[in-house]
Amino acid sequence: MIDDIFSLIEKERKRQQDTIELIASENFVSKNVLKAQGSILTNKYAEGYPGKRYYGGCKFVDEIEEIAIENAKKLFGVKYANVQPHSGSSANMAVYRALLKKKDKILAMDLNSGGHLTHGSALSFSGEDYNIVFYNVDKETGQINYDEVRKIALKEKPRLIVAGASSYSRKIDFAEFKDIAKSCNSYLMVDMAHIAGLVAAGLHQNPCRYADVVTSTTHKTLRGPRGGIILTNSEELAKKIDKTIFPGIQGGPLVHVIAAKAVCFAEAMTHNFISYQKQVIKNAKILCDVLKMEGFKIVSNGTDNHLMLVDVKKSVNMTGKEAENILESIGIACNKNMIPYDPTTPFITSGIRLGTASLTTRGFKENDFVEVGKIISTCLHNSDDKRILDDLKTRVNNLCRKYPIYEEGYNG
Ligand code: DSN
Repeated sequence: MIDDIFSLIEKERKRQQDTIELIASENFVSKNVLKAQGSILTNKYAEGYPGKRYYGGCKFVDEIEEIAIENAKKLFGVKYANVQPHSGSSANMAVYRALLKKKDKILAMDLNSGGHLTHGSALSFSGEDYNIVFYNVDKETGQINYDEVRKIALKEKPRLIVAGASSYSRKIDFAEFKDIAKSCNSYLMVDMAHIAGLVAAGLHQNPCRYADVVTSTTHKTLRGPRGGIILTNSEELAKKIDKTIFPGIQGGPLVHVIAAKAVCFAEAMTHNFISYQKQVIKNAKILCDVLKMEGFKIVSNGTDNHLMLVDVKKSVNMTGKEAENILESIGIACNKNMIPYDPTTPFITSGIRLGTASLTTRGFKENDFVEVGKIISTCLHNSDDKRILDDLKTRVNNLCRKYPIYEEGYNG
C-alpha cells in the first residue's frame, strides 16, 4: 500500500515532466521550497504565534515563522503579515470573520466574470454566511467597468468590497477600488492570489498600498508551497486577523509549509525572480497574439498578466470541456472555464483558461510559446484527425524533453 503511493508519486512526476502545463494557478517550486516543505518540521505542533505558543519546544519554529513574517512584510511592503493560513480560502474566511458580522454585505466579482468561489459563491461558506452582491465585467470589453462598480457600491453600501480574481487577464486598478470603497465607507480586501508573483516583482500595482487587507495564496505566480497569507498595514485589523486564524478557524500551523513560504518569499526578492515574472508576461502576450492570429477569440481581447481566457465556443464551436479533453489527449493541461455571461454550466463552459507561469519556470521563451500556440490551434481545429493529433503529441514531447522540470534522478 505504501509502495503504491510512492509509485503513484513517480507516475505524477512523469506526468508533470511530460505535460505542457497551462493551468494558470499552478507552478513548479524550487528544490529549496520542496526541501523545506518535505522536512522534519512536519513533526512539530506549534499552536499560537512566535513567543506565544501552547506547546514547548518551539524555539526553532518560532525563528522560522518570524523569518517568514519578516520576509513577507519586506517583499510586499506591509507592516503585518500572518503566514499561517492553510490556503487562500481559509485566508479569505479569516478576513471576513475578522472584519464582518454574519449576514453583513459583501460586494465582489461574480464567479462567471472571473471571481473566486470564496468571493461569495452560493456554493461556498462565503455565499452562505454573508449577504453578497456582485459586479460583473463589461459585456462588450470583458473588463471591469469601475463606474459600474461604483454605482453598485453606492447603491448597496457593502461593509466590504472584494477586488481580485481567478480568471481575469487585465490589470486591476486597486487605487480606483480604494476610492470606491472610501466613497461608501466600506472595507477593501484584495485577493491577489493569481498575481502575487507579478506584484512581488513590481510588475503590477501593489494592492497593499490601497487595501485594508490583502490575501493571497503562495503557490501560483508566487511559486511557493501550497498555502495562504494575510497582509495588512493596520495594527487593529492585524490583531483581529491573528485571533481569527488561531484559535478562530485553524489549530496548529503547518510549520513545514511556513518554512517553505519563508524560502519562497526570499526567492521572490531576487533579480532572477523579477526576470522570471517579466518572461511570464512576455510569454502570455505572445501566446495570446498567436492564438488571435490563428482566429481565436480572447476574452477582453488580450492579457496584461500571466493568463488569458479563450472563448472556444465562438472560436471553434467547442465547449470548454471538449477543448480541455482533446488538449489533454495530446499532453496539454489546462482548465475549462466559464467566460463572462456564459450560457453554459461550470461543468461544460464555453472557455478555457491558459496561464504561462509553469512553463516559464521550465525555461520556455517566446519562440516556444509560438509553438505551443500553434499546437493548441492545430489540435482544436483538427480534433477528429488522429494522424494530426499523433503528430502534435510528438511536438509536445519534443518541447517537454527540451525543458526538464528537475534534473534526471532528482526525487526531492
Ligand atoms: N482554483 C484556483 C484557480 O485555479 O484559480 C483558485 O483558488
